[in-house]
Amino acid sequence: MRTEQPKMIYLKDYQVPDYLIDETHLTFELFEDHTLVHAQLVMRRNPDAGAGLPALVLDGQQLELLELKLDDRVLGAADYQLTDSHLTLQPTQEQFVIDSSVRIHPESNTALEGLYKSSGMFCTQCEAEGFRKITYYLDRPDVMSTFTTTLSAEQHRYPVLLSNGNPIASGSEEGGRHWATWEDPFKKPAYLFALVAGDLWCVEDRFTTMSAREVTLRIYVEPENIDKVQHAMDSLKKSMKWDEEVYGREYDLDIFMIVAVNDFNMGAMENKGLNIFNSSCVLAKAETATDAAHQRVEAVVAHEYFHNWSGNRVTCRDWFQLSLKEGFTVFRDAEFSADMNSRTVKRIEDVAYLRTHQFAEDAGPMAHPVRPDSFMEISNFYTLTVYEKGSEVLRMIHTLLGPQLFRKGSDLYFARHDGQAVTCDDFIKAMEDASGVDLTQFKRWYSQAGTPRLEVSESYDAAANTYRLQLRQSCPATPGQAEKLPFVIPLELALLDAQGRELPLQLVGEDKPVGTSRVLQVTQAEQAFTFVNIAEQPLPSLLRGFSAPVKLSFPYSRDQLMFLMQHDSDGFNRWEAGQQLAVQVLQELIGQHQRGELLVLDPRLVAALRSVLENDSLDQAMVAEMLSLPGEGYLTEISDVADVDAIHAAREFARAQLAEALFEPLWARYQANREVSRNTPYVAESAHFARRSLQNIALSYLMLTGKPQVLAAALEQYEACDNMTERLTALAVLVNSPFEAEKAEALKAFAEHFKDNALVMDQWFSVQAACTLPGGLARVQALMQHPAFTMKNPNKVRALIGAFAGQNLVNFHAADGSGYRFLADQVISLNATNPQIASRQLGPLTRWRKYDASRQALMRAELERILASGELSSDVFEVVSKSLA
Ligand code: 0A1
Ligand code: ZN
Repeated sequence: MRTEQPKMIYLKDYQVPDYLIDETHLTFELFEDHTLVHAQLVMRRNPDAGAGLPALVLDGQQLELLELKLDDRVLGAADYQLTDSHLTLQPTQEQFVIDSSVRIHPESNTALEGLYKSSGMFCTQCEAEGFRKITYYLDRPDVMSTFTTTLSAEQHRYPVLLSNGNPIASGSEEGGRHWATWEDPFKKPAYLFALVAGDLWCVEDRFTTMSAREVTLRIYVEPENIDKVQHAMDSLKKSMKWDEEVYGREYDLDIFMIVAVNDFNMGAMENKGLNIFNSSCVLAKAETATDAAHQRVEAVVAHEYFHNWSGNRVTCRDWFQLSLKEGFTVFRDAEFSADMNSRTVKRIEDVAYLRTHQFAEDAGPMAHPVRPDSFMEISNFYTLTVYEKGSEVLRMIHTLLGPQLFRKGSDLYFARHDGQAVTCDDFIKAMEDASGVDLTQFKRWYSQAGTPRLEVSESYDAAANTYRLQLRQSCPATPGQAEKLPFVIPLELALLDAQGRELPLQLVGEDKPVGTSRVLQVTQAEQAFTFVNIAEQPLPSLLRGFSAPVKLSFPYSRDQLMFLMQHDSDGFNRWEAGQQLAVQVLQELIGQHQRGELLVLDPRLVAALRSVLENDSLDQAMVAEMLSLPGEGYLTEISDVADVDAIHAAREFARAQLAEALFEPLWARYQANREVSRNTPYVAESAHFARRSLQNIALSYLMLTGKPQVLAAALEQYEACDNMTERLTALAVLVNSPFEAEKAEALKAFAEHFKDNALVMDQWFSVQAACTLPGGLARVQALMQHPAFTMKNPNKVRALIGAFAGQNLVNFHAADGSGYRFLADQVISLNATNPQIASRQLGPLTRWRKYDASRQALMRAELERILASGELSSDVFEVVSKSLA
């Protein structure tokens, strides 16, 4: 908790560290009521800093200093200054050794940062600035050191003792205690340090690297979860192979370990050789985890593994460069997932997520560039912008350079900067040097916040056989950035003829066509491209594969969108055409609702989805994606003033009408797929994901008709399936239905069956929190009293409170402000125990400018109430104060 107003930290103030730490030797004595940490730091003056011997300022918070030595001389209180965040002393030589002993209290650490206990085990989370809660240190990523770590604990309670690197010694002590020493030969910043002590079981496997080195792989979990680890292990081996094949990156230690913990603020953490995971991102088996959960495990295992190079071997100079490792690693894991599953479906999911959530962030009070230039609390900058938009920026570089030159740039980056802490500029420079492409203007994607708009218009000259696309780009103002300069926007496009065939693309001045689908570079605020030899008025397929994170507009008619849905050879754009058609139709319904008119659904949407459903040659996952109407969150994002009730009413009306009109083909698809599912054991592979996703979306439409045979089908699926994907959807459709008795029975049976499985209970909470039927807040408040719920566990908070505020928009935005009041109460309570989680729950309130005047006033009032509620953490203070500014 802060004692004074948090200060803003600026990128422009960056200075190299005065001192470096070459070696770090740590000893942890873990006890039930305290932990003793001894740190020996072998230090020297940084030759890159100025002359002289400035004071040494070590970071340290919530530490009880027991002893401090400088080169073996015990220092007295007069030899150093201590504040609640720093320890300052005066070195007398260029090279010296600091020894410190401190006492800390992991057993009462509820913030889950630094060393803490989760379900009886000790574990750590040091990114970004948690190491300073473990010992006095230069806790900044550009100070890189080798580490040796010895930990000792009671053998019976903590039989497994782990840290980074390779194990080098272990033994027993008097009094039932034991110890182990680990050595990590690779220099790393303190944020990659990790330690685990617990009663854990592991699954072990091996991987032979490209240079024939043998690596031991271990995944540690609580004994009762040992049956849920195989999918993560398979994912790890696939990731290791993929990184060798696609990026030429080989693993470097003799052992790679993953540990699952139940209480974790984020998804997972890439500590060197010892990844620590939220158990929700490791554990997966058919009976307890959905297809989405299986895919998430695969993606997160890959993400953390890929960090071994993009993040660990080459790390960030300072936290403003966070996207250097995160944007790159998200891009790498997205490509991995695309290679393991359906590429088009992965792209659709990522784009839908980006447009709903990152675009909203980029348009709100916390908007910041991919490389922010200031922050108060770095924990608030693990954002969709740094991660997902950062990944889009990498994807654009990949598009502009092409795969070969991109790989050459990546090789150069890793070779040039191995063992260093570097900047986004260093990354770009490597890409430029390897490819010869000038990325000077492109770099604006790193420094300018906000989502660019790209307006496109056309003109066809039948006499000259030319087709001209006129482009205009702009970017709205964001906090601290009123004016924006033009971006480099890679615009992939094709022109389709009346039969849907791609036309050869030849620009004025070119002597021959250059393919039929190509990437144009939009670099100016206004720009035109003229194509020649175009014998008929074409229909453009624009921004194929979502080649840039922009808001594109083109005046498509509904008939043209239907044509693209059927004929565009770019799978992503076929889906996109369907989404745009649905948006047009839904916006029309929203208008009707607002004017108090009778709602009338454009029959073209029914016809379009009918032809998708009846097209047996389409990938089933694509059919499922195309049947999914744009979400309420996305419809909110694209509204100037979001009318929550009208959006909900319009979308539900459209869903119900589609369900009635398409009952036959939906029922046929449902029955055929359920039949296969019934007779096929669960497999976590993309063809099976596809079948179940179509089956499940069909069921959710069908249930809206209220027909008895559908209720019977939902109950059959709920009771007879062998996997969580089918069971959870069946539960969700019952929960959202008017069949009260069946709903109550299913919820009860589910909770009874899975009461001992926390991750499954999270899903049970979420399904109910997201139910949009009236009375949502009362249901959530009642669920907070359920014995399986606790505010101490971040997964529970996200499952219940996060799902309510983030997904259940009609209930959260109740006109009386009750949802806002509830969320503010939870934030105030979490602020005292876990500031990172408190701050993350604030998201929905920060978007107050999107709503009508009455809701705006209510939301603002809750933000004001939080601000006045007492001692705020820097995390919550930053978000609330920026939201009100
Ligand atoms: N580097 C991790 C994310 C992470 C960040 C902060 C954490 O604690 C506050 C934990 C994990 C990743 O990208 O996976
Ligand atoms: Zn990451």
